[in-house]
Amino acid sequence: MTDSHTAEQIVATSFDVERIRQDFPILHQTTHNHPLVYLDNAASSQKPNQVITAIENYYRQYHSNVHRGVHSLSEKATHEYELARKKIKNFVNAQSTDEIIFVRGATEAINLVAQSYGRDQLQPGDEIIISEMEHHSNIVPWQMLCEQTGAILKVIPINDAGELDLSVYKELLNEKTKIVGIIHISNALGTINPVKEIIKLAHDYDAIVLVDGAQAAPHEIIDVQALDADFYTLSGHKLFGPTGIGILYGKQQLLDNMPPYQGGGEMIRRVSFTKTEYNVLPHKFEAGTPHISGAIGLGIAIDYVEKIGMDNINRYEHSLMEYATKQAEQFPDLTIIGTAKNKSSILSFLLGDIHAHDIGTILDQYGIAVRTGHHCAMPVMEHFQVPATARASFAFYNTFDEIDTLFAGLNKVKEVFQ
Ligand code: 7TS
Repeated sequence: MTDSHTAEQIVATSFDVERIRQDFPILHQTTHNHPLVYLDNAASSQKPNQVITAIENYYRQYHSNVHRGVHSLSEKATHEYELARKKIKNFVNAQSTDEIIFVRGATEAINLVAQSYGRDQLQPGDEIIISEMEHHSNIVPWQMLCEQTGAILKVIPINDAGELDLSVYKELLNEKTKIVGIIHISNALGTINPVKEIIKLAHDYDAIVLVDGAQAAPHEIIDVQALDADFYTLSGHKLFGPTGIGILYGKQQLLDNMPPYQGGGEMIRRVSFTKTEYNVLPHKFEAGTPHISGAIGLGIAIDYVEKIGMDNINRYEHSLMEYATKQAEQFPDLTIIGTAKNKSSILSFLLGDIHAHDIGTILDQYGIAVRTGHHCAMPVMEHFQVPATARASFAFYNTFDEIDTLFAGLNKVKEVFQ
């Protein structure tokens, strides 16, 4: 670290980032002969040894199918799988494990709600409200639902800081509003949305709210009861767990009344050709053999972040973000895209008229991994009238030194184009 870090370091002193980094084997490698600086955490975060070992132990020691066998391996696998569900229930503060459905990720969770709840409940002319800053996974499933049901999609606009215009939201809400789908933290802008207020306003019209928490769960304390969220989704791979596993939280009463999303084994209680009875929650929504190792790995990832403490993580990341933002503001020709007052660990930016892909390619030559492109949020790019941005996104294992390296890299990018 250089001397210039001192203010932020005060916050960071209680946070032993070097000790934490020891848990992440992937971070200790070079790319193009430079130490890897991994700043693409919003796309997917890295995995601690604890998660990798838990997955390995499952396959080496007790792999078996769940909820099926009476034999010891199956009982052990079932126990660990259901234990993971309990950990997730506590992590998001759900009332019951019946409200925690294992899915592939945030994308599948949103499709599940659209196709099961939405198709069952919506009539032609009903309205769904989303926002201009949604990830495509919280846009396209609702567009598909509108095509299927004749419902109408309405959009809350954003301002040039990348914040929602809540006055328009209040005007959009009416008796026809049935579903509000809202991103908790924007992956393209970093904006933290006032989801509690958004939910309260929707409930005044008896609309249900799905919160896309894919970017919030790795950074914030999630409390679905305090939010009064009807549905909340997250992706395991962004939360230091495996790919292919995620969570749909839903209020029990809603899930109980929803038809199954997929049919098959495990989601039934009894099958005959005259009448099939569906299983109870949460199994009604988990057709087929689930991603057992993924669920177990996600449970261990949650143990890991909880041991560090989400409040400690949040505080440290906030200081990283402040440090990066200060440097970005002073960097010649750099424009930050997304300057909301309430922001999380995402720095989206433009550098003069250099194309974002060129920025990303040159940074990679110096070992720095950032994402470039539209970040699956094309309407956000359209709002700012840019084809793409470069995006550095931070996790609790990133350091102040790495932020210095990023800006040194950006100096190199500028040199190439001068
Ligand atoms: N919602 C948000 C807010 C996201 O950021 C993403 C992925 C998803 C949903 C989809 O998650 P999945 O796990 O189902 O794929 N966002 C990104 C990103 O920003 N860069 O790569 C993927």
